[in-house]
Amino acid sequence: MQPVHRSGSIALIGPPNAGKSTFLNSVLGEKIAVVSPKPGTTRTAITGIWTTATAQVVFFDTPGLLLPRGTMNRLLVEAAWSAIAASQGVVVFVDGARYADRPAALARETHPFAKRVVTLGVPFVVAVNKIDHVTPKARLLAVLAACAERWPGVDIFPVSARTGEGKERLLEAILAMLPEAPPLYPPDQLSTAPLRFLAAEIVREQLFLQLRQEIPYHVAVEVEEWVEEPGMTHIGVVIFVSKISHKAMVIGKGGARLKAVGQAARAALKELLGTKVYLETWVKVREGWVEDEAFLRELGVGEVL
Ligand SMILES: Nc1nc2c(ncn2[C@@H]2O[C@H](COP(=O)(O)OP(=O)(O)O)[C@@H](O)[C@H]2O)c(=O)[nH]1
Ligand SMILES: [Mg+2]
Repeated sequence: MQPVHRSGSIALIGPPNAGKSTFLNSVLGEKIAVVSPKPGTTRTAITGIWTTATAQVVFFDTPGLLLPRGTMNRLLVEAAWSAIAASQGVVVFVDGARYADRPAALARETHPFAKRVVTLGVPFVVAVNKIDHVTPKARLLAVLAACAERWPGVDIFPVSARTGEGKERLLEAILAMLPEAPPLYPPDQLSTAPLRFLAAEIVREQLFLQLRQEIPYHVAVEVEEWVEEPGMTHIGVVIFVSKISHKAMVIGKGGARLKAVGQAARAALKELLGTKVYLETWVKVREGWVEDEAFLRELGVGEVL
């Protein structure tokens, strides 16, 4: 008898910073989704395709669900809900370490989506993440209880996206939510997002990691040049900032910051593309871009890729 093949889409959702993108990268064993310690790093619902001998899961990594304030957040939350609507199953991620000592905060911080995810009628499970960061483990019990109270009857999986603990059981639960269906994509395809977009994300990730305070939230990255030669990809990116003062911060003393961003991004791009990479960066001021909906959409903010 042929083994059953399952396929379909699963949305990874939850508050910002719960570890959704880290989990996706860990399942894929490749870096698709950008990760940083700052909430609000993910700006699109980006797909990551996981293919095994008997299943293909199209994961949607989504921006954190919070109460939308401002144009950018409104688009981010919209993108997350579009991905959820297109999915056969949902995994709600919460940060187990964050709520260990204050389980009551879980109800507050999941408020923007807790009820809606139930009424959608899409199957879902809950992942309590970052258990590697909770000691002693007994401190997790309050978080698990708070989840059980929030979503009665729903299966809850303690996991660590960082160490992989609990990952297998969660993946089994994910597969169980999917219908029997043939694969939709070739086995080696990692995402439906264009490479150019993934490249821009790699540069943006470095800006998120290397810039302080509110500045990461005022930078956007767009690829303007992309030329492939044998063994070499030339990439030109524009880094948009919303204020002159931010431009100086991005460039840094004597260009040091931009150089460090470029170096780290180039190494990651080389990994992604499997070629040498020649990376050029320009920093442009575009006043108020964060509130400019047409420009945000042009950048892919709030898109499902
Ligand atoms: N200790 C620990 N940190 C984690 C884990 N998963 C994610 N993180 C960290 O939490 C932060 C937010 O992760 P990210 O994947 O960007 O969260 P997202 O906003 O939900 O996509 C990053 O600094 C991650 O390295 C985990 O399982 N354990
Ligand atoms: Mg993310």
